Amino acid sequence: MKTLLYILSVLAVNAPVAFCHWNYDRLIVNGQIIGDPYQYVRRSNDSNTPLQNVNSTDLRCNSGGESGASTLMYTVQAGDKVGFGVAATFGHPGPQQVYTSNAPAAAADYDGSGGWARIYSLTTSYNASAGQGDGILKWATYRMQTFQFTLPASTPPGEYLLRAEGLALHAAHKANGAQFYVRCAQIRVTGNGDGSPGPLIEFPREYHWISPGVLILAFWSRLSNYTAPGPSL
Ligand SMILES: *[C@@H]1O[C@H](CO)[C@@H](O)[C@H](O)[C@H]1NC(C)=O
Ligand SMILES: *[C@@H]1O[C@H](CO)[C@@H](O)[C@H](O)[C@H]1NC(C)=O
Ligand SMILES: *[C@@H]1O[C@H](CO)[C@@H](O)[C@H](O)[C@H]1NC(C)=O
Ligand SMILES: *[C@@H]1O[C@H](CO)[C@@H](O)[C@H](O)[C@H]1NC(C)=O
Ligand SMILES: [Cu+2]
Repeated sequence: MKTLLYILSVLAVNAPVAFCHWNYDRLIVNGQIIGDPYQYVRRSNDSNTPLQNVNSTDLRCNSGGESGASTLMYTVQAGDKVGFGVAATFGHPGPQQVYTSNAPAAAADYDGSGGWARIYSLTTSYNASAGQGDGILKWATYRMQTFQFTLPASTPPGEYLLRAEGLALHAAHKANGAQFYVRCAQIRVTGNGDGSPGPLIEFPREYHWISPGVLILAFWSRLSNYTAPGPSL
């Protein structure tokens, strides 16, 4: 009986988990994984279920990620190499992008309703060995467990949300079929950056179900080019 209860409780906890899905759960700074899962990255309350309604405010920091009250903030320097660790692996083809949003006050109190700058976008390269009719694009983050990028050296000091956005395209040839995997980390940026990150966009509103890169013209394995959604970097 005890064993049965244990199995049932494990099933209850794990039931919504799909194994091709992923979460960003840890921050990476200058090559080091920092802290425990969700110490600096806001949790969501929907396991690893992707977002498919681009009109939802959940597109900012995921469902349940509106507040960072139970999340710590990590200090990084503008120009540092930053990244995210992925719980499980990117199980679907698609781009990986990162946005930052400057918090008006404490990052932990900020819901992400302000402006976001796109600072990183990793999409595809050509697969030179692919023949006619094969998938000729290599998806950069497909099956990866981490990714890293440079936090622009011009980023002004302050508290920010750092938003990782993975976009799975395997059903994106259908309306609302694109799957967004989103998490926000809380960072304090130090240094002498004096740029003004932008152009700034808002979530929702920036992406429409019909935006190029959200709705794709052909099944993903048949694409010969891909442009990710979002403003200029
Ligand atoms: C999102 O909003 C657009 C524009 O108002 C609308 O056409 C679309 O049906 C909405 N999508 C969903 C999933 O509600
Ligand atoms: C997740 O949290 C949001 C608000 O923070 C709430 O609206 C939603 O119902 C919650 N979802 C679940 C599955 O608990
Ligand atoms: C590149 O194309 C070859 C030949 O079709 C295929 O076997 C291989 O899996 C492709 N590589 C990637 C990363 O898509
Ligand atoms: C990009 O891919 C789409 C869909 O496969 C195709 O219709 C379009 O002609 C391609 N554009 C270029 C510039 O290759
Ligand atoms: Cu999946």
